[in-house]
Amino acid sequence: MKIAILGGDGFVGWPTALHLSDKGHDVFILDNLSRRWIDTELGVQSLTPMDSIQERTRIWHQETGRKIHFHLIDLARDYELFKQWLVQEKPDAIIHFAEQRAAPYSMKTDRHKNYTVNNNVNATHNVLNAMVETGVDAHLVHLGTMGVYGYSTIGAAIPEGYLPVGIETLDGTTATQEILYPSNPGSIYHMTKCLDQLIFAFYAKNDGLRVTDLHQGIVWGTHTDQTRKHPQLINRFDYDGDYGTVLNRFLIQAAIDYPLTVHGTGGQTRAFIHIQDSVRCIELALKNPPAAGDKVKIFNQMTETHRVRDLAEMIAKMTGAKVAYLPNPRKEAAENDLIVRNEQFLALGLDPITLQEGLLEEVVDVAKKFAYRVDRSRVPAVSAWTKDIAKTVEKDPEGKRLKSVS
Ligand code: USQ
Repeated sequence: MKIAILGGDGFVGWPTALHLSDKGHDVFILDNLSRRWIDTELGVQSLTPMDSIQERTRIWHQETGRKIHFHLIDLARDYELFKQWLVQEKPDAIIHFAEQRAAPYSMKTDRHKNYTVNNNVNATHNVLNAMVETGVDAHLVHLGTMGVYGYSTIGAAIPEGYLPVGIETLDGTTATQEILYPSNPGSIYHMTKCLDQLIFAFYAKNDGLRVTDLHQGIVWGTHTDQTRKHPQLINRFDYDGDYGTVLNRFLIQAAIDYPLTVHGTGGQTRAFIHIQDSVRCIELALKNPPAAGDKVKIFNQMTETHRVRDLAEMIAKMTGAKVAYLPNPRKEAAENDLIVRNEQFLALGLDPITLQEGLLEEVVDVAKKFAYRVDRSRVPAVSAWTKDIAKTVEKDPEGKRLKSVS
């Protein structure tokens, strides 16, 4: 297949490009390199040393003989350029990662809120609009988020996208309908993914576009089979308070002897998936497209759920790290349960990698190897969800923010 990977320079985009190229697909990365610019804006860098996208693809070609093409395109702005690219290349599939993906970054200031909405919603709409306009009949696979559902505890499993409902009609009978599971975003970033869902539903209905939306949990790990092939193919690894995600953050904190930064009581339960499974799921989704005229196909792309404090305690036991319970900079439920259905990927043959499989140590080893690149002052999460919460979050990098250390 000829596959376009929008946002193919990012944390999940890059290993996906390598995985699909390895499987023999013809891969084109389209990216505006915004993630690298945001690193510069924030004054942080990936824990792992990353080469330019051109250098990465050169090494891939050298190691495997396979070519990954790169085009510098901003999907949110370069609409005409993207249309031309579509007409020229006519991809069979388009994988859409080209969105600002960090919840804390999206909540930093009003400017960051505007940027996240403008970038994410425009990029998604431009892609669909251009597909209709050019008549390019590609399967669009979008990386969504489990966060569209919210994390409420109602004692029922979260279905894969749709909820059957009964509505009482005027004549007293019950009409049944299948609706998108009610959206309940917890950040501006998550809100853009909820908006994406409606945009996809419209274009699938109106224009018969074939769309798959993957509601992914929190990704952990760093290496995949392909990024291991050469030191310069290494994936990015975010540890800072804006882009670092919880499990990878705890692992790097343990490696640099920094107390594990649990927000609040750590009673938040979240869904997780290893990066290797993430790229496998994308391949499975590509192999199983919906038909034209079908509703959007939604998968829950996660393999297990964990409570944040349990993860912290487990890593503390494994590494001897201390655990710090901090004031929570986010507005989120202090405690929640989470039961998620994910039978579709399991039925397609996904054999999940779990936390138990020795890969936690691998991440700690990577973190130790590159610990010299860490700026400890960028570890705390200081982006507050509201102005009131901002007053409660102290900004000292170490020690002073700790409410209690166990
Ligand atoms: N948390 C801590 N300590 C930390 C960092 C986070 O306790 O040092 C807590 C947060 O308060 C939150 C939970 O851990 O309750 C998860 O935070 P996160 O930063 O790991 O994940 P999140 O902001 O939800 O976003 C990440 C990705 C996003 C993806 C989402 C999947 O950045 O792109 O969509 O995970 S999900 O969480 O399932 O919605």
